[in-house]
Amino acid sequence: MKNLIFAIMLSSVFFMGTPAQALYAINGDISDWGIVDLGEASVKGYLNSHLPSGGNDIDYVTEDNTDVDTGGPVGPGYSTGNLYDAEAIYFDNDNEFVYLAIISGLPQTSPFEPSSRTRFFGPGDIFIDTGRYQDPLSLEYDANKLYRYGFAVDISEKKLYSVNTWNQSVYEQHRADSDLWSIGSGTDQGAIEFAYSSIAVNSHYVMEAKIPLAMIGIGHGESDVWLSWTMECGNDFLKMKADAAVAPEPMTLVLLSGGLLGVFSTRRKRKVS
Ligand SMILES: [Ca+2]
Ligand SMILES: [Ca+2]
Ligand SMILES: [Ca+2]
Ligand SMILES: [Ca+2]
Repeated sequence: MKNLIFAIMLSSVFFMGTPAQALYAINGDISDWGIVDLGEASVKGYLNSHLPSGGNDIDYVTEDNTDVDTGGPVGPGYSTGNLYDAEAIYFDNDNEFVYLAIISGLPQTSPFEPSSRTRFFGPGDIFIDTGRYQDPLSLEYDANKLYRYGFAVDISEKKLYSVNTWNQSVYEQHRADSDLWSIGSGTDQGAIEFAYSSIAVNSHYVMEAKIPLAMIGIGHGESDVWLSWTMECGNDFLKMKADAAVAPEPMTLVLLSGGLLGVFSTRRKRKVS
């Protein structure tokens, strides 16, 4: 019996194991997503043709509308150079966390001198839903519909909120697409890892976030995740549906069978004696 208990305890230890290494470092550096050279991302479309690689199962949308200098239409609105070009979202997960990264031309705080009196429209919060209410992308715009996205990352506080109301982007004519700018009211779900790069790499900035699966209600098994991001002016936006499928880790399976073998060998011994 002692042997049996020992074998079970041993299995439990293997199950608990050591924490898996984080898939991505939350540091504002996009290179761990396989986007190796933002320094060359000066031309329109660079991020559309230089796609992410590695990780477990990266989902992404890219929409690199304009180059570093020229500007032009970027979505519902216009931009000068990359400034208001929302370029790409990348999404991945392991058994514990979802990881996401957003590339845009927007710094977190105004790049303009106060004396220039140039209006700066800041980056928005990151809205997340797991289909708890309904498929957010399938809905027509309706200002009265609450709860279209259940959660949002407050990019200033580095916290996850469950969302009750949100602030819309400033320009009404862009709101059909760029509707969810920032959290209006909600409930603080706790701190998360979040980083916003502070130095432009060829006029691009990177946000990264790491959120426990349990915090947004994802259990083990397949799960859909919807993301939405825009900026205060709503000139450009990114929306996507990602999947947070969670596969059992091969090492866990090997160790599990090892643990069971321990139990069987214990039983055999008892039979013999
Ligand atoms: Ca990183
Ligand atoms: Ca995925
Ligand atoms: Ca661009
Ligand atoms: Ca864009």
